[in-house]
Order: sequence, then C-alpha cells, then structure tokens
Amino acid sequence: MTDFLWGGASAANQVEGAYLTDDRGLSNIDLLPHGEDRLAIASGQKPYQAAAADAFYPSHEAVDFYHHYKEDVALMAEIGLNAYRFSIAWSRIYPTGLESEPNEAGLKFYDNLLDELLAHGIEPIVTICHFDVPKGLMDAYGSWRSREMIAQYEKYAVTLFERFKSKVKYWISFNEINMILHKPFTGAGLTIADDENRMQVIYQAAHYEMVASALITKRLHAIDPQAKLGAMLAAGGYYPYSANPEDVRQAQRANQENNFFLDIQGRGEYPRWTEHYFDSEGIVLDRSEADFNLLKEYPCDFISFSYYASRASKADTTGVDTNTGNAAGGVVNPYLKRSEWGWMIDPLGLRIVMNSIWDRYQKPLMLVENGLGAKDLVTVDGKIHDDYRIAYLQAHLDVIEETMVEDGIPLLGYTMWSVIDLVSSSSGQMSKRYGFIYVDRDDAGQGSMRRLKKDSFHWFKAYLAEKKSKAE
Ligand code: BGP
Repeated sequence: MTDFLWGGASAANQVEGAYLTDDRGLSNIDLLPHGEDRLAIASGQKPYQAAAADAFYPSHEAVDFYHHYKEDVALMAEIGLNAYRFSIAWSRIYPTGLESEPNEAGLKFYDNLLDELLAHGIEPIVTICHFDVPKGLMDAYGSWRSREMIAQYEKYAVTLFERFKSKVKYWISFNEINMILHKPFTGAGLTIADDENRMQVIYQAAHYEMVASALITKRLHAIDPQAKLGAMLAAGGYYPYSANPEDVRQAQRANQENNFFLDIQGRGEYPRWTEHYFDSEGIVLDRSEADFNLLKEYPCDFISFSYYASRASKADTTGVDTNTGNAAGGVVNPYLKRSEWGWMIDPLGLRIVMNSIWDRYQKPLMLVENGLGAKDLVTVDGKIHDDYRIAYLQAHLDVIEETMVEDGIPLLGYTMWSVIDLVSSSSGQMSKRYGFIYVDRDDAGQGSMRRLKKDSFHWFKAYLAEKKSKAE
C-alpha cells in the first residue's frame, strides 16, 4: 500500500465560506438555509425564494477555509496525509457561469491551495462540481434542465484542466451524481413544480450531466493524457429486508436505480430496464445519437464513491421503521447499530459494495468519502475524545484491507470525510461533525473558528505512521 492515497475530503461549499470574496458569485448551496425549510428546498419541492426572511445560510462563512487553508493544510500534513480531495467552487471561476473569461482571483486561490498541498507532499483529488451550480445558470437556463449547461460545464472544466494540468492528476466530474434522484436542488440546482413530471426533469438533467462528464473526459485526455477522470456515486447497497422474493425484488430495483449512473458512466450504455420504465412514467428524454456515441466512447477512468451506510428494502413497509435519517430511503435494518443521525453503521457493507462495483465494471475504485457524523464535546483542557469516530473508522479500514487483500479489489485511495469539521450537507448543522480537526463554530454561526486536534487526529497519525514503517 505504499503509493496508496491516504487522505481527507471536503467540498468547497461546506468549508470555504468567503462566499462573495474576490468576485465569487452565488451558487445553489448559498441559497440553502439551515433549519426547517432546508429539506424541502434541497429536494426541489420548495423554491429557495420562499425561505424565511431571517434564514441563516451556513455556507456563507462555513469554516472559513478560504482564509485558513495554510493552517489547515499544515494540519493535514501533520497527520501524515498524502492526499486531499476538495472541490472547486464553479462560481469562483465563473461568477454567474455565463462569463466568457474566467475570474483570475478565483483561479489564483486554487493555484495557491494546490501549491500549498504539493509543497507538503499532498496529492490533490479535485471534484469539479460538488453540489454546485452558479445561480446565474439557474436563472438563465433552469440549471441542468437545459442542454446549454453541457457547454457551460465544458467551458468551466476545460479552464480548470488548462490551468491546473501540471498539478492535478485525479479529477471527479460530479459528486454523488445519484443524489439528483433524492435532492435535485442540492445535487443539480433544480426546483420542480408540483404539476411537473418530477422524474422527467430529474432523468433529463442526469442525462445532460452524464453527457457533460463524457465530454470533459474526452477534453481531459486530449489536454493531459496522464490525468484520470472519475465518476462518483453515493454508494451503499440495498439489502432485501428478508428472503421474501418481494423484498429481494424491491432491493434489486433500488440497486438498479443507483447503478443507473455507473452503468452509463462506466459502461457507456443505458440499462435496458429504463426503456419500459421511461415509457410507463411518461418520461421522454432529449438524447441524441451524438450523446450516445460520446457516452460509449468516453467512459470514466475510475470509479469513486462515498460509503457511510448500507440500506435495506422492504416491499410492504407497514409497521416497519422507515426513519433511516438518510436521503436514500429504505427501512431500518434491525441487525445494525445506527449513528446519532440514524445512519446505519455497517463496515461489512463496504466489502459488499466494493465487490459489487468491481464485479460490475472492473474499473479502479477510490473511496472518497467515509466517516461518522457525531456531536463532539470539548473538554475543559481543549481535548475532544472522539473514540466513537476512531471505532467507526478503524472498523471500516480493517474491512478495506481485507477486501483488497482477500478479494483482490484495486482501490487507489481512501479520503476520509471530512478531515476538518464542516457544514453538514443534509442538515446544515455544524454540530454534525466529521473531522479529525475540530472547528470552534456552532449551528448558529457563532464561534472563534479556532482549530483543535481531536483524539482521532492523533490516532490516524499513528495509524499512518505504522503503515509507513511496515511498508519500508
Ligand atoms: C455526502 C456528500 C457530502 C457530505 C456527506 C455527509 O452526501 O457528498 O457533501 O456532506 O455526504 O453528509 P451530511 O453532511 O449530510 O452528514
């Protein structure tokens, strides 16, 4: 595991803050408030304009990584990380999305960040679009409802490839592309009216995103033949709740829906079940011959995925707990423990996921998000004893090792979510903490932004040091 990428992960809208600094434009997540409106807006059911007038928007300041990145990168290096997955904010580069020239100040920020990382021996893994659409493109085109978005995204991605080609080898086109099924505003800046065919809007937008991803794979290979483009899926298999064939079929159906994205991005073809499904749901998509050719010719180079929890499916949910706390739905699995937010904790499920993705696509994998959201307490002497996080991560790392060694699955790297505390995507809370590094900031936006090292920080540092010494 010597050249294995051991890293942390984050997303621009969850860490950077400085939401208008250096001419950055507004993006979809800047319009997503903390509090009770968040879920309805995130799932595209309520327009963001209808949020309460005094709503608090946690992405605006986040944990101010924009001004703390040097300190934060130094802390990552102190842990011993050799990789960092982060995303670029589209609206720092093209503030409305529509400009013909990029914003130099935005490019400069990422140049500085990349230089800082490389100076510390940390390999960047860059997500081009992590739940991120400039508001200007939402206003002009209704976001990914429109084919126009493909050219806008291509312009943005090519700007990044040209500028950062000597510094970045691993690119990811869209974070958790399947999140569009559950939270289309978060995933793709979509708000869907009650009288619209919701799945028509979603599958059309997904098609354009996947064509855009294939197109930039083509562009990347021409600009930088060494670089690799990854697809990215929110993974976690659906288990049948029981051996009842109805439950088994239900789980199969849910897995097919999830695999839809990798089937197209990994194999270049729409799965066959979609034909009947689209017909029966009245879904008619704008898909051209040129799109199909592009999808076939430019599949992704590697498959990245997040894994937090597994899911369970049941055909008849009467009397069963469906409160899984997770956008992916399903029912509560009685065999598993759950996090404080109700997510099912299932290390063995990671082995199952890695095997099923590999069996299906035979492309190198990268686990780019895995971690535990939990409430952390700071003791009087400034310590954070997050043994629950250490236990979660250790259990998952053990499974990864077994899967690589015993099942022979190639994994390029592991970037733990989220290395540093940040704003939770689903809840908008700061108190749902994931980091090795604690940030003094609360759900209402109060706090000094001071960084503290949790017990997990020291534990992972020792874990990596041992790995390194064994490899030498
Ligand atoms: C994934 C996202 C991340 C991140 C993570 C944890 O869905 O890619 O952006 O937030 O999940 O989820 P949450 O913040 O909702 O706990």
